[in-house]
Amino acid sequence: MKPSVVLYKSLPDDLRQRLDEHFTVTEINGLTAENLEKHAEAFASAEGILGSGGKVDSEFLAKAPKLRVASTVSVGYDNFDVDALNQRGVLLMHTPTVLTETVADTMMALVLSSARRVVEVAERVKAGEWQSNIGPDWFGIDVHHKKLGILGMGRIGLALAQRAHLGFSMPILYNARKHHDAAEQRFDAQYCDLDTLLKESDFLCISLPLTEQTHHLIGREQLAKMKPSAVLINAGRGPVVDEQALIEALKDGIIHAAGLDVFEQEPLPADSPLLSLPNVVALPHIGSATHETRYGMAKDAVDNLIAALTGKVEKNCVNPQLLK
Ligand code: 8YV
Repeated sequence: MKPSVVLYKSLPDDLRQRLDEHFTVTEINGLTAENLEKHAEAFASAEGILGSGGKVDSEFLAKAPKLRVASTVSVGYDNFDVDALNQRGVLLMHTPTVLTETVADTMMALVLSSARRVVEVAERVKAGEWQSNIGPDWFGIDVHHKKLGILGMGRIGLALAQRAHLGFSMPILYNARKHHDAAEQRFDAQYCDLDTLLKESDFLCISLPLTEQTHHLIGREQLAKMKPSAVLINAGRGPVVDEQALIEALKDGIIHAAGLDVFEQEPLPADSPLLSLPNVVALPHIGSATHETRYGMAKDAVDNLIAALTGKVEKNCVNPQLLK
């Protein structure tokens, strides 16, 4: 008999078909409290789940007593209680490699659009304000040759360093849990402590996962250490930055601008003060959102679930110690 799985995010037709070949699939629209109740039977018999978003904690696990594998269509897994999964022996699979270059492109887009005010001036053109040669009130700041600071040197940080250093002649500074040899050798990245990173970066790019240690890592005190001309870029997870402190820093000229793809609350509420600040570029969490990459992530998530439930896990596992 095929293992039962709950699919909580829709898949392209060919991938859905592949999933159906291996499993008995119940598809639902998101891991909401309402759906958990409505599809209680499907969760009660599910050996696997596949999707993205929604909380998977001990409360959820109590409703899925047969669960063996959770496969998320994302690299980030802060919505999973990994300790609770470990206790229950549930494997967590994710998609850490396929989205690297696309997210780094998004970060570079935020750097460029924040510095050159791309969104703001394009809106002014659309509003018919381009009536004569433009003056300093349309000018931005340079990107090339400025110092790019990377907080969190993982795969995405490395791909950003490549773009910035080789493409834009930017010196790279970084802070991470440990030295990254490839970043240092290939892109001349200089390791430094967080204080130095804050003080010296012209662009401070955050590419950290959300954990207890990174929650509100950047708050009022850290923002105050940045240059008034600095730009903060966040494409990791919103809560790594204390959003209220950031709003105040942007209003008070403590820092120059921000380019944000992630927020403390997503979708960003329409009344967020961030939306009325001209020095903010706010994107709707598009880090990995291209047709090619989202397909690749969905494919990896399907392959991960098949490997973990019916084959052999060789990669993409968050808690591989359970395999031993
Ligand atoms: C996705 C992400 O937006 O992979 C991640 O961790 O944040 C994004 O690539 C999201 O998880 C939707 O699948």
